Amino acid sequence: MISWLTLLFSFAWMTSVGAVPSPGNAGNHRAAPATEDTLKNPPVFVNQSSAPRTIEVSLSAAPARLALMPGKVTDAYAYNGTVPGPTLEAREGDRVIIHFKNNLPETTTIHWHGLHIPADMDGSPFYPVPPGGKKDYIFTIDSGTAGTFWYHPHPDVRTGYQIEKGLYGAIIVRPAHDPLPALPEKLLILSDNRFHRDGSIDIAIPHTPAAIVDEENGRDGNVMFVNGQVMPTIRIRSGEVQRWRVLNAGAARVYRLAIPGQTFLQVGSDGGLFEHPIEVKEILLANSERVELLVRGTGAPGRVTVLQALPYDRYMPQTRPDDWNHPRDLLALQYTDQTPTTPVALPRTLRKVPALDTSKATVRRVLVLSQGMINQRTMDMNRVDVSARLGATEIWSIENVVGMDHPFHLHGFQFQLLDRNGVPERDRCWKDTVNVPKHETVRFIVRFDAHPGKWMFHCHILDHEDHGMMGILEIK
Ligand SMILES: [Cu+2]
Repeated sequence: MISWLTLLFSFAWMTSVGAVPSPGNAGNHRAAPATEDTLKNPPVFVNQSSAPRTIEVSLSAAPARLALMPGKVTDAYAYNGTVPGPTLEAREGDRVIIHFKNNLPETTTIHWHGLHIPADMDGSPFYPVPPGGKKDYIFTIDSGTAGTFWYHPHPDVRTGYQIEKGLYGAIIVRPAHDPLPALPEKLLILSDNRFHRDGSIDIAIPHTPAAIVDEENGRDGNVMFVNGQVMPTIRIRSGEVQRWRVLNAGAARVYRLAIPGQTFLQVGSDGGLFEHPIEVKEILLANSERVELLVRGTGAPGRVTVLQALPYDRYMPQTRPDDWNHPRDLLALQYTDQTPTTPVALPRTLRKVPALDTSKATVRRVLVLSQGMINQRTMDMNRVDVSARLGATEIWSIENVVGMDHPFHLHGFQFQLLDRNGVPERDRCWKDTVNVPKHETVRFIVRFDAHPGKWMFHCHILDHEDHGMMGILEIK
């Protein structure tokens, strides 16, 4: 009998021989200085409403033939014809109305990842939109919830396929009063994908060795995109400060982000700004997480540096890709030739993030993550895994008992990390997704302050989620 491992190793050899070369690492991107940013923002939704504090937009999901990989045409799925889809920009307190039409040949939903909205608007698999069907998503954005979020499909067992075909877009919620000065702002939607030589998207055929590896690892792509572009350029003037909102829309990749020779000032996470900026050399961004960064032009005029994804070992040893330990270039940061400008003054305090009170926690739960399962069970749409009381404060302990990372996402509610492996979390912030590294335990506190109904929690490695690493929380 051919063992599992033999199959996996022989497959790893086949892919390394037949791999499509990555344009992300192939070109000499330092040759010609750009005179403007080549990084393009996705389009922003056009607001059709003239009513105050109302954003009303139309959104369709449909097949599209697009040049996703340079020089090739790909059969993709697209929101309003673009990959990534248009960015939804709103302000705290806005009423948002999205007229959605499903022009895909399959059922879909739209999940508004990270937003605190009613359960029937969350786009979970409980509210499918069939082919040709329509749904109006209507919700109000709470005050105090400004931040960077995203939207993507969440149908039963097809989330990974549909996102990998091109369905994802960003949401930016702005606060009534932003503590940061007006800064040049960039949106960076990170994703990766894998293609056949003819440009078609390489999604493994079920039950093949390739599919088994993807089920285990999650599907890593070898072409790295920022806003759907390969190795674009952002220009920065020496001394300038830019505000970057970074979203990991990849299926499974954990980005360890760094710019050699400079540091970031991290100012926010999934659920908006921190209390204080934090200077860091690297950012670990698991799939579906977001960060807000201040990038300071500390380099000399004319210098070119690169935003990189440094090696990060999230894998089981037996299925670790053979190129996992190579840094990947994502984007060129090119200093202009202008004389340095004086950096703007930055506030030391951004906002208050009031701590959820652990003494008010009435329920403590343990959720054990193993490979493909949560608490030894796979997803069942007809089962409730966790019943909670509306208004309750709970502490959840997420224990990863296996040798690979699992990023854990709770729908509908932002939580605060308490500790990792018993070490208290130093910087309080709001999160909806937390990477739980191999053999580690993370505890968070959450308050179910509104929105009764059924909610999903799951591993956000899309292959894991689609294969059942998900459960249902019912709040009554
Ligand atoms: Cu997982």
